Amino acid sequence: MTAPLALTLIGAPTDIGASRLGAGMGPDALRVAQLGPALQRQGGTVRDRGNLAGPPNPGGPRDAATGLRHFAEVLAWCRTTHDAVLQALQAQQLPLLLGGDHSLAVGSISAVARHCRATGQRLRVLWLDAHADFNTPATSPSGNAHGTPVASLCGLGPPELARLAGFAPALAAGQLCQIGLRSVDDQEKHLIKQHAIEVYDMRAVDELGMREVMARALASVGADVHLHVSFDVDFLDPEIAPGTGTTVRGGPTYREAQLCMEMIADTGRLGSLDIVELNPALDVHNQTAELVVDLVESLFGKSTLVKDVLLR
Ligand code: B3U
Ligand code: MN
Ligand code: MN
Repeated sequence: MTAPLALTLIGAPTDIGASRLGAGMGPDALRVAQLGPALQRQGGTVRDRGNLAGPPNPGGPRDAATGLRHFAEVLAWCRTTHDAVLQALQAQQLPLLLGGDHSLAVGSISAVARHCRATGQRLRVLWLDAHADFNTPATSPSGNAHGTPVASLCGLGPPELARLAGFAPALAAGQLCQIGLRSVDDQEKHLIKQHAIEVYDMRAVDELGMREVMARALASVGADVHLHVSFDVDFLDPEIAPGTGTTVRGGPTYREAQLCMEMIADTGRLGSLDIVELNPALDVHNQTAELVVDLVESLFGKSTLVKDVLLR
C-alpha cells in the first residue's frame, strides 16, 4: 500500500500573462466543478488553501525595458506562486496550482526544480499544450507572458524570471517534454531545436498514437523521479474544451486525453500539477471545468480498466 496522497489546492486567480481576460476565474470554476471532492474520491486528503493575492491586471502595452506586458505584475504573481508551491512541497504535500494563465508555471516549476535539487530527486516535466510557450520577449509576437514560460525556465529572457528558482536554468533541456503542440511560432521552432527539447506535436500523436507518445515520454520515469505535469487546458481539442482563451483545433480527443492521464497515473510518480488557462468567461455551463476535473481524476488514478477489479 502506498501512503494516501496529501494534496494542496493553490488558487492563483490572474490573467496577467494572457491576451484575453477571464483566466482569473479559473480556480473558482474548478471548485464549482467539485475538484476537491473528486480528488478525495481517489483517496487523497485535500487541503484548499484558497486563493493567493496579487496585483490586478493593468492591461496596456509592452513594457519598454523587458518587452513583456506588465512585467512587474507577472513577476509578483510568479514569486507568490513559487513561495506557495515550495511551502507545500516542503510540507510533503502535492501542490495543485489552479491558474490562472500559464505564465504562473515559471513560479510553480521553479519551486519544484528547487525542491528536487534539495531532495536529490530527478525532475521530469510534461508540458501538455497546443503551444510551445517558448517565446522570449524578443521573439514574442504578442508580449504576453503566457507565451514565454518555457523560455524563462530554460534560462532565457528577463533574469528575474529565469532565476526565480535561485539558479538558472531552472530546467535542463532533457528534463522537459512537450506534448500536443500544434501552434508554434517560427522562432520558437528554432529555439526548440537549439535546446533539443523532446516534443511530441499533434503530428506525432497522429502517427504514433497517444499510447506510444506517452510510453516514450514516460520511459525515463523511475522511482527516483518527481513528475510535474503542466496542463494547459488548450491542450484539449476545442470541441470538448471551449473554455480557454487561445483554442487551436486539432487537439487530443476525450479518449486520447484520458489515456494520456491514465498512463501518467500508472507511473505513480506524479509529484505536482498546474492546471492553467481555464477561462470560464468563454465556457458553456462550466463544461470545460467539469471535463478538466474528470481528466484530473484519471491523473490521480481513477481507472476505467475493467480488469482492475480482478487485480484488486
Ligand atoms: N505563441 C503566441 C501565442 C500563444 C502562446 N501561448 C498562448 N498563445 N496561449 C504568443 O503570443 O507567444
Ligand atoms: Mn500554455
Ligand atoms: Mn496553450
